[in-house]
Amino acid sequence: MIEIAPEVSAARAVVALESTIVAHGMPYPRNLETARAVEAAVREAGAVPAPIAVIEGRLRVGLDAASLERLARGGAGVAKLSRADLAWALAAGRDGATTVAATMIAAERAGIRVFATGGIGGVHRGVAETWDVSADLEELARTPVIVVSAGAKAILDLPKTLEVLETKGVPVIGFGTDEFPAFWSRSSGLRAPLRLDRPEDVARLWAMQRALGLSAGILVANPIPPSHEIPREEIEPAIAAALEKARGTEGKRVTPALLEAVLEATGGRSLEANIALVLNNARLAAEIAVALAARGEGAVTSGRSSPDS
Ligand code: PSU
Ligand code: MN
Repeated sequence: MIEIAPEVSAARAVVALESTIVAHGMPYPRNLETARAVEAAVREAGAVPAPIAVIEGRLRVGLDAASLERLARGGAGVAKLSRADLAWALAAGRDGATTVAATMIAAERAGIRVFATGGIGGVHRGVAETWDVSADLEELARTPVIVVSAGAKAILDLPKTLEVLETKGVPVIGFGTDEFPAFWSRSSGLRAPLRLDRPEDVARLWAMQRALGLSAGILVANPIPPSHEIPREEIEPAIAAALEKARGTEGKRVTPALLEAVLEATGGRSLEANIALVLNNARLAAEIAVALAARGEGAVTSGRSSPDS
């Protein structure tokens, strides 16, 4: 059911990569270029990249160039998959891009401990009306994978997102910062619940979580490089415009619609920021994967399958 690329199976320092950001998060061809650059960044830092997606009903961990291209050209034929519909895509023989939640599930089943993305989904603004809370939060609560992100997008309700993560027992780490980063901006005005400064510290935390038998993941919030950040005061009006424009959008389309609208409102600057932060996260995730491998806690992918927790 899971097809793991031989190079991934053989490696101990492995970084899982999601595919929703490729198929639904960025326009073609920048999405494809970025996906390739992210893989290169992981390799440069001494780890093996494992992009994850569903191709013709097969859950693939490690993708060939043709599959990546197919996802990047995507369009309506590529489903956006989370916990609720991952099995459906396999059963129906569909193509699908995996969100943070679905990528975590696949990574855990494949024995991979670290995963790099841009930003996680969270509690949406206006949640009292819509009840829109990303399944990414629940997944972080139940699936032991280290997720390296640039925090959560400021299109979300960040205080409520942090509250939910705390309630569900997810360690949220400001990496090298006391503040919880807000994706395009380094600053959110909110404190990061915990702080660590070195990849080895994250590896040690991972080992402690496991030793205690805690099944939650770990969210590492890595601020965007200063060179590419869009300060909060500048991104806020674009977010306001995007929320207005995306009004009426429902379900899975909400996050992609908001991202597209922010891209438009910033004249493409948000895309450059997005690319820079994803590369930055890929590098850090690779360093964490290397640190885990050095502790003997690296990926163990061969012949592994585990029940749902
Ligand atoms: N952040 C981005 N681009 C994206 C996403 C996050 O910069 O495309 C995707 C991730 O795959 C995340 C998903 O898991 O959006 C969350 O979607 P939802 O809010 O529908 O759970
Ligand atoms: Mn949602």
